[in-house]
Amino acid sequence: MEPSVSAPSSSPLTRRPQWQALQEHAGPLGRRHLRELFAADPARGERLHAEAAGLYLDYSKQRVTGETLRLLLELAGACGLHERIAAMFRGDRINTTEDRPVLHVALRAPAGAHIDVDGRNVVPEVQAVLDRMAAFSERVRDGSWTGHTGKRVRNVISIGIGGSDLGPVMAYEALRHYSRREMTFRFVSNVDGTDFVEATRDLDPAETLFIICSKTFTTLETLTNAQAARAWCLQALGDERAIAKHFVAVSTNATEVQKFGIDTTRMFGFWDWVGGRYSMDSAIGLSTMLAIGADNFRAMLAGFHAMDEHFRSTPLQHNLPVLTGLLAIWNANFLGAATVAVLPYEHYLKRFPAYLQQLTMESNGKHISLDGARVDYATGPIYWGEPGTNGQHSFYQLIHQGTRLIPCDFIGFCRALNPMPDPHGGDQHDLLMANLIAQSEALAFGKTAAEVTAEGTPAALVPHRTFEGNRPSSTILAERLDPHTLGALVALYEHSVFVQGVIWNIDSFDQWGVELGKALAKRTAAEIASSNDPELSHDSSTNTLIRRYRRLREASA
Ligand code: G6Q
Repeated sequence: MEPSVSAPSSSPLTRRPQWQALQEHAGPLGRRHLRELFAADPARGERLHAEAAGLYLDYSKQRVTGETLRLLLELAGACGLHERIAAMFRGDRINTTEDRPVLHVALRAPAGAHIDVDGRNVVPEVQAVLDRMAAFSERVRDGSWTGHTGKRVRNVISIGIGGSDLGPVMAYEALRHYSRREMTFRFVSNVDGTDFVEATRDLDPAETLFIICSKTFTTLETLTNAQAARAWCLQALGDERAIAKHFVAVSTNATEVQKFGIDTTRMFGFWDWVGGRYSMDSAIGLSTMLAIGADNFRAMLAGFHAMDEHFRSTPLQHNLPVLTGLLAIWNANFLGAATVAVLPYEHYLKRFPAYLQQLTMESNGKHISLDGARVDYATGPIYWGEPGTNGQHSFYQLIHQGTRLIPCDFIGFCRALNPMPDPHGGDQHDLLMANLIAQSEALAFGKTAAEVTAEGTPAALVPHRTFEGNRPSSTILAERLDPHTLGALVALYEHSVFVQGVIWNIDSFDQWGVELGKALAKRTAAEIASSNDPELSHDSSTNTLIRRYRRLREASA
């Protein structure tokens, strides 16, 4: 690919003495094994930790020393991290390419807080929307909000995509334990009709409420699915007036919401200073509130806020999002790791890796710095993962013995939400957590050839059964998964992403690649839909694919 912006011989970041000091430090440290680091400092596992908002972070199994941390903190200082954090909380327009403030922290600020955007305190507006959401949720949950035929709402379908979907799906799954079990919650995002058909096939339209979630209310997938929902509803209920009882909208765009046919009295607003992937705690989380109730939703916001306050006010060396952000920089830029595996040992967090993929990769998947120059260092790593222990029987092999360095984030909880006795007299949860702890130990320390030989392993098999170890990981422990903890956990990653973006000097809050996708399909869709053979002027591959698709579609019709 041709770079559109010429690469400088070295960027201001890589010219910084603090960056160069880290590079020099990485050489010798890269050759030291975690076994050695633990042997040299037996209290390392107790020392290298931080704690906030109910989360305990053990980063002693990262390949760092006190000196590494000191150098990383110096780099953070040189990059103005402190000031950039203050600028975000102050409501400065730090999303420079979209000329917007970045104020998801205002969504969870307490009622009495004061946060100005263009000279107006936005906290009362945020609280007013929350109060309207709570009143509406209460009516749906207690059955006083009924559908068009008078039946109570038993099913909620949230339609949205990207930032207007991944957070609500993740939060619903994560907090399912606290949800209203007699109600069904589903999520439709894909423009593939299968998504809508499978989500609705066993539901009664008279008992179904649709929440149309779209910040812009112009997104092709969401509007297409919203129209499908409208048709599905009207076909069964046969009366336009039904829309008023079966559709609500969450958006910043009242005009488009009205055009669709949803009255603004049934619209829950938010603001352009909330990025899509940072919006699960705004009205975009209406499905979450319907599922878990307003009090639990507010508890989740309190968890977010507790982490916000910690991030805003704690010295950098004890600051969880700062530490995790700087460790991510260390692994990506100085140890050469291209990916991060997120491994929650909590089945309710099964959608957490997918949620984090958007948060991290859409935020920091950028190669142009805030100064408009092409960067000469790696930015956002690839995030992926699955819940433990499932992943252990699949891709962990590569993490243990593959050729790539894959730092892992283990996430676990000390109390089971669903205690289940195991056949040996313990609890299944203990088995789950034993696996988490044992995996992080095995990744760090491995198994030497001598240990394998001592087990009586035939010589030819020794190399295969040896584990080098020295695979870095962090472990996040909390007492149990509840709304407050989930809020704190999400805020931890949100702010960690910001810290990384500050060091990389990129705009973590725009998404021009997503905007491109939104525009791209339009022209091709028209060409595919055209009834006569359209004149095609793409490259020969694209032209051929369009023609073949049209031919096969028509042949099978
Ligand atoms: C998120 C992105 C993107 C966005 C979706 C949906 O940060 O901007 O994922 O959330 O494209 O956009 P709408 O909410 O406007 O439909």
